[in-house]
Amino acid sequence: MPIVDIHTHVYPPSFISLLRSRTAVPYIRNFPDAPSSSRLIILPGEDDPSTPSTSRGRPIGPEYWDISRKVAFMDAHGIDVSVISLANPWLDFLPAAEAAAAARAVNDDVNALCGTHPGRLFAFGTLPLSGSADEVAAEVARLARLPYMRGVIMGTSGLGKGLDDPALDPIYAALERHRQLVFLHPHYGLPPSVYGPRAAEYGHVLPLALGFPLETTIAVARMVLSGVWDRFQGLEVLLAHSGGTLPFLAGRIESCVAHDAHLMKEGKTKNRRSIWDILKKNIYLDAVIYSEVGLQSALAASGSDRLMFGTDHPFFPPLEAGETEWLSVKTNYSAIKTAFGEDRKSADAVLGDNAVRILRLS
Ligand code: 5CU
Repeated sequence: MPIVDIHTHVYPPSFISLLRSRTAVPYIRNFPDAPSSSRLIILPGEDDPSTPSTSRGRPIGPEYWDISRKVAFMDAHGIDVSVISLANPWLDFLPAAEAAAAARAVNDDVNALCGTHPGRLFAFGTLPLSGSADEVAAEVARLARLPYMRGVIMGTSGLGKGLDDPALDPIYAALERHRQLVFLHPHYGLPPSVYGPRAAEYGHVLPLALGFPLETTIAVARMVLSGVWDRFQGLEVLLAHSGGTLPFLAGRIESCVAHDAHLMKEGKTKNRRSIWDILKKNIYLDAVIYSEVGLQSALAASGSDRLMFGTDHPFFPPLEAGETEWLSVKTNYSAIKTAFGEDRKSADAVLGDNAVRILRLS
């Protein structure tokens, strides 16, 4: 039974050079109060001058770009295969004219990294979403021909107006036609004002624990409400962090649709696919939720045949030096073990068999 990690990130060396060359988010730099440690600044506002140095981005080292460190991490945690993906914010920030070439270069780099460990590494490609829809669709078609690519990773901004933007239809059509699964991952969170004036005292907890999952939930709800899956019934999407809060809130979203007079007047409450149907036919969920309670909600919504193990490496490393087994990974393993108990077959499915089948990894 292979163990497969489908949520694990890299910044290939060429992307690290790009981040080091920049002075606005996203970027990497050393700050005067800790000159020997490079910090990765990617989330909006995390370099605000009032931010304490310990919550200014995160320390970054070779675990983010050196593929041998990824494989060492896999070995230390019993992971046989990883499906690596560029980490947020992907290429979203690039000027339109640079996006397509940058996506081709990054995807070729990541595909080549996978080739250094055949059978152990596959990847999700990245898309030039600040470019044109035609350029994005062309990269989807190209990725389908690269040997180690098994889909794409993207954020919730789409071409700039979110994932319910009709301008994305040619891209959804290309993804469906080329059987490229979308790994949907948050980055932008919620507007900082919702975290309140004391947010800086709470490190990254509010944006990561709540902003990320709510961003995903809102993005997918907008896709459902705009009928993306009514138009593209074969579009497959893997949601990060067990779907944000979507499994838990699906009933409430459906109930709000059923009671909305505006939607009813527009004829939009009937002849539509429900979120429940989409969760069982088009959506896959990772198991990166760190507790049995969240995992049970994901299981009830999508089923054990649609859930896949992940780690979020290299994010959430141990804070104490010398810990070789990461607490973040142990917590996800243990949630799966507790959720399935004696049902070893379902646990094995989530730990690896589902990924092998869904992502054609053999
Ligand atoms: O720690 C973080 O900020 C992150 C991030 O940005 N992306 C991610 O996938 N996990 C954690």
